[in-house]
Amino acid sequence: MTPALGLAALSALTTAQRPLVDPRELRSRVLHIGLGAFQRAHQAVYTEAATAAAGVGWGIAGVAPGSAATVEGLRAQDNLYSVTDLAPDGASTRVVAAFTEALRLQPDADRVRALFTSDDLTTVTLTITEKGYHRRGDTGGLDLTSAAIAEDLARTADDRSAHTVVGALAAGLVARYRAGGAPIDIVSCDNMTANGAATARAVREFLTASSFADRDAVLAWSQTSVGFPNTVVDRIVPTTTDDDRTAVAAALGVTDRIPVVGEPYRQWVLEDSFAAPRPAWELAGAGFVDDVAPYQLMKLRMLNGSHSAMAYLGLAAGCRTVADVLSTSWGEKLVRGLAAEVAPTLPGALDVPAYTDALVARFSNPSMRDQLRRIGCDGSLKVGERWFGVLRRLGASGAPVLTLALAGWVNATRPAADGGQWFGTTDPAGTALAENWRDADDPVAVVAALLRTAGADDLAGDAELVRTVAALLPAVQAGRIDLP
Ligand code: CS2
Repeated sequence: MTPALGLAALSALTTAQRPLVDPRELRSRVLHIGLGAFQRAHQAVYTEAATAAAGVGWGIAGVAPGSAATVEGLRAQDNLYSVTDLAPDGASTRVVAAFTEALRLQPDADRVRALFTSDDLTTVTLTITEKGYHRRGDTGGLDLTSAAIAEDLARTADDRSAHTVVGALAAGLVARYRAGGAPIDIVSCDNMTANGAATARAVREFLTASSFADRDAVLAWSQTSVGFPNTVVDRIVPTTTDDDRTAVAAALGVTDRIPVVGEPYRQWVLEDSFAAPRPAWELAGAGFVDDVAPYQLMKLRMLNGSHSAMAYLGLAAGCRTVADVLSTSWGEKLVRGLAAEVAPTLPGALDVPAYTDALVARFSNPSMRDQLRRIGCDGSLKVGERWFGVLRRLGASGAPVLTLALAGWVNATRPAADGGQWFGTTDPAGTALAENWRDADDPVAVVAALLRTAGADDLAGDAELVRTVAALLPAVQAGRIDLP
């Protein structure tokens, strides 16, 4: 049995495997909600490196909205965990010290609220995925018809703690305002256009609909003292497997219950509009710019857009991972064809050819076993961000690759015998998507209904697009990927 990862195990590691900072010198100055693998391989790594470079102990209090596994793992390991970089020619593993404590939204609501009132804590970061925001597909505003949001709004009448992240953010801001109102930033790190503005809107709409006694004063204060910078995050982080856990134990000589793996590449671009002090992430390689929109559009439409296209077409063709798709006769052509379609919809100054070449190399990385099923989940919330802007502009005839990808998504929403989706993906709108297949004999109606469920009434009314997608369905269903 190898010993468990923890402070006592650090001395047995090589220098290169040890954390960049002394974990005992960190203080809870960042609150992060969404303790998934992505944040531990991305923002936590940046924060640790920024602390090492600046010598100021910015530690992260990590909050898991749902699952307890990562919280228990961090607690058992003195808040330590490992990150493995999967380079094409081999892996390297090291331990990261970025966290000061690990909490759950419930039952640790009192501690979360106390952190919001601490002047030491100035930054909240979020990786809660698209569904964590409870936005309406059509307007992008907060979905007040969502049962979870309605229940949290009812809790505001007597200050009971929230169960959704949006509700917890609103309650946290109320608590901070009541404690003196020191400035704070809420930094969304999710794959959405204008993610900061989208977060601000969701939180403000929640506050507006709430019953907090000082609601209006909090809203006014939030306009001047709460920053919601837009950001673009990038690092491909596959789901950790048992093989990864075994390899990490062999590399470190200690057992890590919660290791994460990722490609060597990482990028973080942030809008330089913070209201409060923050970690010096620029010392760790993050870029601060006036406007993240061009980077965001390029990343969402090219990387995430081709990810989703590969997921649905790849699953139809029997592939399991992104690297599998790139090893088919059509994989690279799909990525390059999609990039060529998307390019004219992007701002001029970007180097699309270089970005496309880099994408092909990243997707081909043979060390990565990035499951298509991971990427295919929550499609009804992803395809709008990634594809619909381009389809709206170019239509089926101007964007034949994306139109084929859309047929791939439609195919993947088919209900399976076990009640789930055809390839085992999950989606918060799963029931509504499945119901759209009641009329399976009329594929045109199915495609239009699915587009409406994904919030795109306008595209559902685009007769040429809907007809073309319906006509492509039989081939996709049969696993034939015929790129234009
Ligand atoms: C993926 C992203 O889950 C998905 O749909 O496209 O997680 C992707 O790997 C990251 O955005 C890469 O930065």
